[in-house]
Amino acid sequence: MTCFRTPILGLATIAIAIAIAVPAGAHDFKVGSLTLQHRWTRATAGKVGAGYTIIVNAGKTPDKLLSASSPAVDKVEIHTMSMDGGVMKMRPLPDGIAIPAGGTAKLAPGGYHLMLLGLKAPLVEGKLVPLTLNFAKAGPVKVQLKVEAAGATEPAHAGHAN
Ligand SMILES: [Cu+2]
Repeated sequence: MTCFRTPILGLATIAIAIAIAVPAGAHDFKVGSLTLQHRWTRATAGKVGAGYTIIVNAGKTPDKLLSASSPAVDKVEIHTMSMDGGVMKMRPLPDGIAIPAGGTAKLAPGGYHLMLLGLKAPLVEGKLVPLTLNFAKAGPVKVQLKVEAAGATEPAHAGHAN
């Protein structure tokens, strides 16, 4: 038995080290009971962009994304996109997006998104865009949006575990 224990303990130690390293990395971002997954935007040389993230609320109380801001743009608006008379239209959500207790708010192409208005510089693939999300309960949260390729419809690492 003894000869099996040492390698198992060694693996356990490695697993713990990885578990500690991941939350601080570029993938999931945790604040309180919220986890922000897939924070991304698209490369553009224009003045307008869109930001996306998936907000998971593991808590027992609802929260709400009230507003957002970024030093990289003049203004960030929270938008939704929906069909209106056969045409996809976006409109601002001045009341923000509710994140139900134990629920998820998905900001993704074709639906909720952060409208990045008045980009001060082109968004270059591979770079990070600083962003502050203001939650009713979790407060202001500083994150970064990863700039994906110009035509991306989902983050490049979508095939991964997170
Ligand atoms: Cu929009």
